[in-house]
Amino acid sequence: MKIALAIAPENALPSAFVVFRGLESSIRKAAELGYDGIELALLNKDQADIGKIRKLITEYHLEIPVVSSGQVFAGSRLWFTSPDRAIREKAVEVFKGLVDVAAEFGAMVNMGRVRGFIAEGETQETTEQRFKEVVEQIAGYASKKGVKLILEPVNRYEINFINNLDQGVDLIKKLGIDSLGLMPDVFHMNIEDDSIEGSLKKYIDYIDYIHFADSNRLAPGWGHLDFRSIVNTLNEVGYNGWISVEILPEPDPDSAAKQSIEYLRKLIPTA
Ligand code: LER
Ligand code: MN
Repeated sequence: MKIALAIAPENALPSAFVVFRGLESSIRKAAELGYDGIELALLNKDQADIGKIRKLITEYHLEIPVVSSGQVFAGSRLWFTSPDRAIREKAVEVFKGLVDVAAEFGAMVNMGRVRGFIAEGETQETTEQRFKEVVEQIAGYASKKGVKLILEPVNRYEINFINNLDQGVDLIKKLGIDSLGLMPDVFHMNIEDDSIEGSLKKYIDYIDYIHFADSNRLAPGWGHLDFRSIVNTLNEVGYNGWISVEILPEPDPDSAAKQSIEYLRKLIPTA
């Protein structure tokens, strides 16, 4: 397993859910702390200077496993299941841009809250149908570029559509889109899944990437999740992908990033 840290460019919105901001300093610090890669949170493709990012990750020997899309929802208010066709079309356009960026780095693109929710007065069926139409368009584009999309179940207090791994896998099976995988976040699983270890084991064949945050969304080790047991389970089932640290930058970004890697390296030795 490899360990990544969520970061964003300097001009990212305040709502960007990352530990560090500013490409140059974030990449340098992540490398110095001993991370293997960075997860790049983007509002749109214009935020990414491909040449500059390539130069930095080459210089610091880091990989970019995932381009994340939280700001597309939080900042631009775009969501796949919106009843408004114009919003859905704009979401597809922006998301294709993120796929373009991901393709440059052999990365995947995550779908968290941007997948949207069940709007007032609408049904699960209508919502799933809209999700299907949008994801088919994006997945068609992404698979031509060799980019995988990953769906992140998010807890009920943030969204009302796809909260746990059972629901995520049900939908993935129903859609039958090969380039669509599952991305558990143990913070959300702690709220929604019957058992973190149980669901990870059960759905390992669907899992392409995992977010780590402790129970209080602070760095691993500063809450009450049992990361030793979670990592043991992942080892048992042969998970060999990325673990990405997506936490609140508290009490300050440097301490949070340092605690996370120091704590996790004891459980996940350098590959
Ligand atoms: C996104 O990865 C996530 O976990 C959401 O909870 C952000 O609000
Ligand atoms: Mn997450």
